[in-house]
Amino acid sequence: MAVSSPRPAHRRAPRAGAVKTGLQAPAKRLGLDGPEHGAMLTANRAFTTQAPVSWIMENQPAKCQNPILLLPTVTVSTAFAAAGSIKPSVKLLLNKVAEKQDNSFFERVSRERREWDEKLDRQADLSRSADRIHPQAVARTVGELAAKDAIFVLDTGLNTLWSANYIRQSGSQRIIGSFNNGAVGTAVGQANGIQALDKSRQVIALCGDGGFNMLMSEFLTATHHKLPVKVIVYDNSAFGLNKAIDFPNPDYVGLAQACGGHGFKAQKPEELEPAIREALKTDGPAIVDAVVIANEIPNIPDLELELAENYAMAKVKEAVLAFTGG
Ligand SMILES: Cc1ncc(C[n+]2csc(CCOP(=O)(O)OP(=O)(O)O)c2C)c(N)n1
Ligand SMILES: [Mg+2]
Repeated sequence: MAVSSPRPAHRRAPRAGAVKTGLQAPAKRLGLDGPEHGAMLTANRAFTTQAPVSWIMENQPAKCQNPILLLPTVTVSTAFAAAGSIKPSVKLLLNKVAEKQDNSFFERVSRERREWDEKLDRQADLSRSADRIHPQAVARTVGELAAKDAIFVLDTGLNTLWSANYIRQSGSQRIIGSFNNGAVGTAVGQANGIQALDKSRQVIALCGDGGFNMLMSEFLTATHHKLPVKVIVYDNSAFGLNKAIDFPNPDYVGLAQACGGHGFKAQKPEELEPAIREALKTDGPAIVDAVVIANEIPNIPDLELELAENYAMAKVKEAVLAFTGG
């Protein structure tokens, strides 16, 4: 089977019949996440290919000297790739590597992971503040109270970082969002679509207030079509990620009711869990207005001086404006 566009020899898919796994080469380019793509890192070179990795290992062993890592991408048609490609590839790979006794790397990674988890636990602790809600606690509480196969739909902004870091996802829960495009305001619309496809599954949209406000009409769509989506709004009265532009918010509880749904509000730590629990129990669509601390700083892997300076400058400007009323 021919590949539609000319490609360098090593990136061309193998001819039909050449594939030892019994798989056929893709009829056309499937994109980097296609089922037969594999990416292989070797000790002295890295290359990506359209051929099943097992095919390369059997037919081009020179490219497989000292293989150290095998990364078959399996996001599309996973069963196809797993059945035809991964298993023989891993088998072939294991035959080529010597067992290592030194597990210091594994131990270091395990320790760092444990420390990271403990840090997240501390940050998500609701009792960190007596009278205000930290956004991390919102995500953690939603994660803990959600159904074991819930679908979380994340919006874009600081709220993405809270939801992505602090929800402890179970194996059968799913997280979806506009991660490549990074569009603000998409979560409730996506949640509606997902819920329309499967009404038996709990669908929870987690949005910033800015994002929710941009497309709040989607909540009306939810009530109109009886889609029982739950919307958690991180209410920091600001475009948090975006230079801290502040704005007033509507009364989300009133808004939810006006649209024919249910609304719950949490302003104090002790109100958070009951509000989320009630909303998740509700039959129809519901909004939780979670009023959170606005100036919480997310975990940043490498804090660059310039970023810290910009943040400090933004906060100084905010303080000056608050004083001068300008
Ligand atoms: C459609 C669209 N408009 C604007 C932006 C730029 N932008 C990125 S994050 C953000 C702030 C979002 O604010 P909010 O929804 O309140 O989330 P927060 O950061 O406060 O959690 C904005 C405006 C974008 N990514 N997409
Ligand atoms: Mg906001």
